[in-house]
Amino acid sequence: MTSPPHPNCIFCKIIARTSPAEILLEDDDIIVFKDVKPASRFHYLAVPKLHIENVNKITLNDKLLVEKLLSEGKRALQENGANVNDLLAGFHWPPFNSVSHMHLHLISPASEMSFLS
Ligand code: DGP
Repeated sequence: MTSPPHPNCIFCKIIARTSPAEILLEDDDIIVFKDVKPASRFHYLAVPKLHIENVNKITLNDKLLVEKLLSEGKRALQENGANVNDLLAGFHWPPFNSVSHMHLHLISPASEMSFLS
């Protein structure tokens, strides 16, 4: 699943490699990269390559895509040494989002605590 970059969408530009990001993994459907303003040592964003504006736009047909955002985001965290026992994963619901390209936040607070100790 691919789509042309959406004008002025920062995540489309990251997908198209016209804007930099620390990319952890990707496939035809999704990409996982580090949040530029991390809330903890491990704070990744799992993003569909298709420009879906926000979670209000998805339907039951997107169930597999959402499951993949979670499973691949979790896999990226584990492959990079994060503790996923207390994984926080979720969407900021409009209007409480700043980027209008659907993205799943994945945060490992347990890793943050072991990082600090
Ligand atoms: P939200 O409030 O859910 O829309 O969060 C958007 C997140 O995206 C926020 O935590 C910061 C992150 N972000 C915004 N711009 C960029 C960028 O250019 N690169 C990366 N890696 N992350 C970004």
